[in-house]
Amino acid sequence: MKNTVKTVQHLALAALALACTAVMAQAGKGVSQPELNYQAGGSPLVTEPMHQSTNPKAPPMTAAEFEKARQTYFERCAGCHGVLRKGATGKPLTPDITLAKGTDYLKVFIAYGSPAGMPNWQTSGELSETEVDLMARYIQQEPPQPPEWSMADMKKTWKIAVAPKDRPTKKMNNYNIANIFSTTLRDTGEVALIDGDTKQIINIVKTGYAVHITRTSASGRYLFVIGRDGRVNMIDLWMPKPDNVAEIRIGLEARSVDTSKFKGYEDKLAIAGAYWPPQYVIMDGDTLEPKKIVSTRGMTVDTQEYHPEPRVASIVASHYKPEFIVNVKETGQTLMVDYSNLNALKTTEIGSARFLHDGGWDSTKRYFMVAANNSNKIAAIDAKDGSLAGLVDVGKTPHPGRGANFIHPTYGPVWATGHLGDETISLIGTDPKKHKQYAFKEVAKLTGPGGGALFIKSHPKSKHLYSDAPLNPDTKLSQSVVVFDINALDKGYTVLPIAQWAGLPDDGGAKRVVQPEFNKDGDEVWFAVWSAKDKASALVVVDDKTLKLKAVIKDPRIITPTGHFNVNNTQHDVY
Ligand code: DHE
Repeated sequence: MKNTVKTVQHLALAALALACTAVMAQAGKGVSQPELNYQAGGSPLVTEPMHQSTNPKAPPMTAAEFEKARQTYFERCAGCHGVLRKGATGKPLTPDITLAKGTDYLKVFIAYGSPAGMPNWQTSGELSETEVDLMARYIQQEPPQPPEWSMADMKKTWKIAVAPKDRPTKKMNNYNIANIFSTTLRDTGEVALIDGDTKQIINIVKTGYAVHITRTSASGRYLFVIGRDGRVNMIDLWMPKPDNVAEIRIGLEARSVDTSKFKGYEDKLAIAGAYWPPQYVIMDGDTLEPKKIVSTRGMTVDTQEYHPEPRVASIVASHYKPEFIVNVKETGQTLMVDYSNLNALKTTEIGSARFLHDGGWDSTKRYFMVAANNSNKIAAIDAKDGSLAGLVDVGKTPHPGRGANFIHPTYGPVWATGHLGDETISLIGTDPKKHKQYAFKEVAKLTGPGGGALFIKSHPKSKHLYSDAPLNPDTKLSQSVVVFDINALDKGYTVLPIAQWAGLPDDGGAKRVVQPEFNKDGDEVWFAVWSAKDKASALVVVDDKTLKLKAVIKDPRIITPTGHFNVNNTQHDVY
């Protein structure tokens, strides 16, 4: 009898697995490898010590098995399911849910994936049958919790390489620093500072692990760089050879950093947001001395449930008030943090939609347009009134970077985003004064070549709109960008074969083209051609008027370039 039940269960599971695979094949979807690498990138928490936590009802695991599964979880699963497995962009995997499903059921899901976006870990060859069994047992145990990160922990990592009194009192080099680019060298944990005029590398500066973004101080003198391990580096561009002057670790895992830009507070404060622990930290803008830590744990915008690990996504400094705009991902809350008195911190909490991620200003810098990526929405935050100006439905998984602003011939000022999950580019009206009927509505959709888009860009002096697609599974698309003529949007796009123009060796590198970024004058656009650490990469510069190749920057030190940030455009939020 027992055997019959087991056989029936197995048959049902096999049928379910086949159904999953069939639906995925039918939809032509599943999760592409690049998209998987993007969403489920390894977490630096993998190296943090954590106690083995068990659930007496869960299948037993040895200490060695638990540790191996824990590492796999933080390398591959935490990005989507969350550090505490409470769910993030992926489903929650807490024992109350997983124990009820049982080991066999969980194994099928891990092995075959689901049409909702769970990768097929075993059939894709990423995990072996034994590893799948291990993970199925692991997720039935209580989730181990990584340590918190306190003021004392931060202070232990805080280093001043050059104290403010020992720094230059004027610019000590001949670089046109407003046109320097800070290029992320992701897998070496460095940024390349590149002279935008001569295209020469000025310095390669050591930063945090899997370094993510660079932001410029209000004066344009300092760069702030954040690594995924929560390390913030501060670089002084006035030095004879620009280099680090201070650093600190603000958490165990992080993605965002910015500095105060409101009149009277220029260069005074810096802020960084952590994924773990879920908190943001306000620091001295000269030294990175930590001043104030604020937890982002709290209630979700929709169901109003407590979320124990809402990650800090994009942060931007307001031009209207002494405020930082902090977007908290899993709760869907935007925090307007008034930094004028750190001892009596005032915060306005604006709820919009869950999964807030990346975003940028509209052209007036009054409205911060932030993507709630897994909710397929863009929230427009009014920095002047401290309110939600609009919540706009767009395509599947919007991913704007900072987005692109331009004047549409019919709809007036618009802000644009591309999408990871479909081929559309959404244009949203941003002028409630003169174009009220279009304000904070999706006024048009352009059709790009396919999904997998990450960054879109224009410039006030340009008549072009550029969109990349580095995560598209078709290499023809991931290795090129498309350009729209803003005055003839209905004519479709021109394809620029950026990776081909880079003239790199045929070494099997992915050569994904990432992130258009204009130079200071708005007449050139830079792109990264991103391959793995052991393959050749490059930067390609295109003439914006003619759309012809202008320069290729190749150097053995340019390893895994991804984002690049022009000092002037990042300083003044020009895009
Ligand atoms: Fe990013 C911005 C988070 C993967 C390149 N990325 C951001 C921001 C967040 C974020 C929250 C907004 C910061 C801000 O404005 O303050 N990124 C994440 C992730 O959680 C994710 C999905 C997975 C991970 O494990 O990190 C992720 N990001 C990537 C990549 O794989 C990219 C393509 C390559 C890389 O360098 O790792 C990448 N993210 C970027 C870039 C920006 C960015 C270039 C800044 C865009 C801009 O124009 O400002």
